[in-house]
Amino acid sequence: MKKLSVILACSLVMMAGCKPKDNPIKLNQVGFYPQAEKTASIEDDARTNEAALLTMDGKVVWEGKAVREAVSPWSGKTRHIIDFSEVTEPGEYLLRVGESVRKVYIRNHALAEVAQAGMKAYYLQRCGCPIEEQYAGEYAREAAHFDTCVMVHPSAASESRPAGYVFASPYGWYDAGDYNKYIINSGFTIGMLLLGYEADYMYYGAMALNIPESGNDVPDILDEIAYNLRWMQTMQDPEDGGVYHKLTTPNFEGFVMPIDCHQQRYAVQKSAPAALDFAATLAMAARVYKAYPEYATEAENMLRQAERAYAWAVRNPNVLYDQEGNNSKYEPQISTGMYNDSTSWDEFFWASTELYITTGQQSYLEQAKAFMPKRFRLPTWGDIEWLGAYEWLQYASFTDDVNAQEFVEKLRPMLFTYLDDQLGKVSTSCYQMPYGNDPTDFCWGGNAEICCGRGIAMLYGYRLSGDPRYLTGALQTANYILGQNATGYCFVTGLGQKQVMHPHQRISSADGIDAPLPGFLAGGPNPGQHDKESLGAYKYESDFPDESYLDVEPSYASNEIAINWNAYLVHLMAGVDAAF
Ligand code: 9MR
Ligand code: 9MR
Repeated sequence: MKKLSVILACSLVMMAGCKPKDNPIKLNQVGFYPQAEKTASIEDDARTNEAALLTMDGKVVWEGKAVREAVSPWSGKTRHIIDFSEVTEPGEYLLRVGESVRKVYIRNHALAEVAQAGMKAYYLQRCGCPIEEQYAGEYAREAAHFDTCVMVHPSAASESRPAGYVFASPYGWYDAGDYNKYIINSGFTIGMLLLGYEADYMYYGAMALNIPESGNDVPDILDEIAYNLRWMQTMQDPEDGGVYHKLTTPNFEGFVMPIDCHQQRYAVQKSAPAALDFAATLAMAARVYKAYPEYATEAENMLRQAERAYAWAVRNPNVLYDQEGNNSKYEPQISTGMYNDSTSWDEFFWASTELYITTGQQSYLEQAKAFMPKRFRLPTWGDIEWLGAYEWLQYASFTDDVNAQEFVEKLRPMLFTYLDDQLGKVSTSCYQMPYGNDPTDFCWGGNAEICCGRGIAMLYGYRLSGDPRYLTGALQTANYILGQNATGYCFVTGLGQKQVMHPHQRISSADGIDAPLPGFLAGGPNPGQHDKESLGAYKYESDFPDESYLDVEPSYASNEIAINWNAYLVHLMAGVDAAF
């Protein structure tokens, strides 16, 4: 009996502690460009800082010691930085440090695969159509969420569309791990993707996604984005031009497949940020899509809709989304994602910018000047003005419109001051990069909003100056996402050697396939641990900001996926790849 309990106790300890020791070599697991910087961060427990790079048949091509040591401001852990940039020959290698080894890939177009998978992921998020085997392989699924009978929620009632009025609002992408569709986040997503497209349209023009529209005369990325634009266009009240904030079930669905969802879906409250994000997105899209005959009529409609939405926001600038307020007045109560905001000046800046660049109208120019940003901020769904600022800087580089100069003079120094400050942190960083050196870098969606977001800011620095230091900065943030981080995960599903397997995503959970849907960026380490109470038997293994990550399904605060986050991923990876 005693013996048995000892065995039992031991096996319990083993079960709890049987996790294989993490590989101390942290590096980009997808690929390095032949001519670019190549580094790895080695955990101190490797007990050596001597490294060697070997070919797959064991020939040593490089040997060296760490070039420096860095101590994490968050965990106090020491890391050794290995720099093997001098190896430029494409190929597959092994990096050996002490008893540990990690695969290393050096190749041209090293990040193309990530950019392509990140963009293809949107097809897998489509709502209201079958996902077909020829495009999705084993991830094929039946059509669901047709959204042909969406009900106007009392918070959104107008004279011609009273509460209970039913209208069609089909298509679009599911927002994230949940099945709802939110205008704020859709707008940001398309804005971020189309900015990337405008900067690197030749690159994207050649990106093949294998989606139902492939083979027409339009770049696949634009066809994919059009699928979500079609939904957005249905979210405007034709009577007054206002835009519903979101299309949602009252409560989040369970972890079931789309065809097993049966709750009524509602169009909920109009808001100024929704109207403005809608206006900006459709004004931008009208400009981009009008070049394609297939979309010419649609482009005209988009612009008309954008102008009406903007006019609504001018009449209602302070109408913000107020879920709590609505719940105190109306039934059914709504508990899903809020995407709420406390101001709308930043959305005004972005929308007036896009409307001016598309129409050339003086009134929009005046508005954009009135809402000029005063400092740099990484653009996010809630703080969106720098999508507009990037647009001005990009536009100015190929236009002779003198009005752009005033914007460039003000905005450019804000961007470069920020970039130089961030680059100054690389030489003491644990991961050889301008990310992870500030406490606020780790937050809900930080992998995308801060890490990739800062990489994109660096990309703009490079695009505007041609200075390769900024391109290297962008590449370094990509290295973080692909494995050079405290967790050792490659944070894009389906890629890398240490993969994310259990994202908080209903389809990945319910489809009965072990591997999650590929190409999605996980939110990443978030010391806020907002999901702590929802983890059931799971528990964060660390409270350090850079290690507050759990690859388990209930962890929505560190392991969800989302369309806005993938837009940062695609813009960064494609932008870097286009530059090399
Ligand atoms: O699944 C939801 C996810 O998509 C949201 O991002 C997240 C925050 O709004 O909420 C998730 O739903 C959780 C809810 O907030 C709390 N109870 C557990 C739910 C997940 O199963
Ligand atoms: O990305 C959003 C993050 O910035 C917020 O802090 C968080 C809580 O409000 O919500 C995130 O957005 C979620 C949305 O509310 C519902 N769909 C899933 C989104 C990603 O987690």
